[in-house]
Amino acid sequence: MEQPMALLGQIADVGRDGRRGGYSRPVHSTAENELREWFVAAAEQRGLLVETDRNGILWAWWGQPGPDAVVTGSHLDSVPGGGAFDGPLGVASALSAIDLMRRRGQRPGRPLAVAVFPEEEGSRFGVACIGSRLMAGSIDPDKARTLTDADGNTLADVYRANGIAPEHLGEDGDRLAGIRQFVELHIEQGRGQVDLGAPVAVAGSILGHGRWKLTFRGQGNHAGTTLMADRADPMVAAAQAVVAVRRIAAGRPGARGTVGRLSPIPGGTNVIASQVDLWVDVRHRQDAVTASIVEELYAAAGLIAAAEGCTVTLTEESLSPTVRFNEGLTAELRTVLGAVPVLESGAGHDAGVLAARIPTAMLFVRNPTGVSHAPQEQIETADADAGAVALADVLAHLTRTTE
Ligand code: HGY
Ligand code: MN
Ligand code: MN
Repeated sequence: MEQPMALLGQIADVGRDGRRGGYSRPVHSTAENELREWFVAAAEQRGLLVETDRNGILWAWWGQPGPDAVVTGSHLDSVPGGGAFDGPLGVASALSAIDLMRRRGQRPGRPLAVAVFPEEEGSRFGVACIGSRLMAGSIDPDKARTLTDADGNTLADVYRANGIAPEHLGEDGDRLAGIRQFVELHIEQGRGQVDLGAPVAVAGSILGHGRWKLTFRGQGNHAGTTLMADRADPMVAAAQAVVAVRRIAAGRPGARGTVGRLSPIPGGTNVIASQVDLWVDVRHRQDAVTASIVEELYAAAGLIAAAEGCTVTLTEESLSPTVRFNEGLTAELRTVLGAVPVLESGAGHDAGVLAARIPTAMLFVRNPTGVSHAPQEQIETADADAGAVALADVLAHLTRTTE
């Protein structure tokens, strides 16, 4: 049996980011493709039947693929400069759980699969959970195909270059119909469990969340020859908008508002920008509040832009409603695991997308600092092992395993 941390040790050097720290593993980058190869090899070493579906999702089957399947898994892609565990812990723990079930002499009474979903972070193409959204029919395949990365490559081009026919992308009703339940294990991205002293927890819900792009346009010009009174500087407007995001979100209890990405055009040190794009991540448990935050922000951005002689536009890039997981399945997991805490997740997951189509639940493993989406993300080996044991127990129960 390979423990999760031993499995993760095998990929610890894949996609390290020397500039940001941590890992940068965008979907179908060399690094993420290397992780996919690692997963396929590890699955085949275990005699699992591996396939890639029309949406680029990897499936590793214990037993013949078939209806009434119980599926687990997560993602391998990362945010820029992300941690080692957001996504890969769920994939490694699934392999480890299968090892443990076999060591116990258990055989699933239902098909059991480990799935690896592409582009969960949306770091390359801007929309979160593209793989699970395509399968679930919650993104228009034409929109997905035309999404572009920072270098102008379309998703269709990148998928084609990686052996996935873009014309086949889309809702996979047959595959969904064959899945009885999906359970995703993930590192907790917060301090809920460390404050409760709980190595394992389940998810009750996921905060609704979305991503919007604000584009400020002004007059590009020379930094030395343009008097201060003669400027229409979108960078100054954008800077005020960043502060407005903080002010507006802080004014709504439970809301989160973040600007983590800002891109000036042309981006020269001695150049007044002509355009500045910035991306806003807004989250709240009530979708109407999320919408009203964005509305208030856009109105504020309009006033800010006008005062600076600039214009501003808003584009919605990705939106996920608040998700409440299947209460019956979550309760069933707690009969197996004991009365573990039920947490609200501030982070989105593929499980959140699939919950709209199939009974879905999540297991969380304690994060001792709560830090995630940063190189400092960490996990204790004992907790990672506890997570794999919990997943094995849950999968054995759900697949009506025989000993
Ligand atoms: O952004 C999120 O919540 C997730 O990590 N994709
Ligand atoms: Mn993440
Ligand atoms: Mn994740």
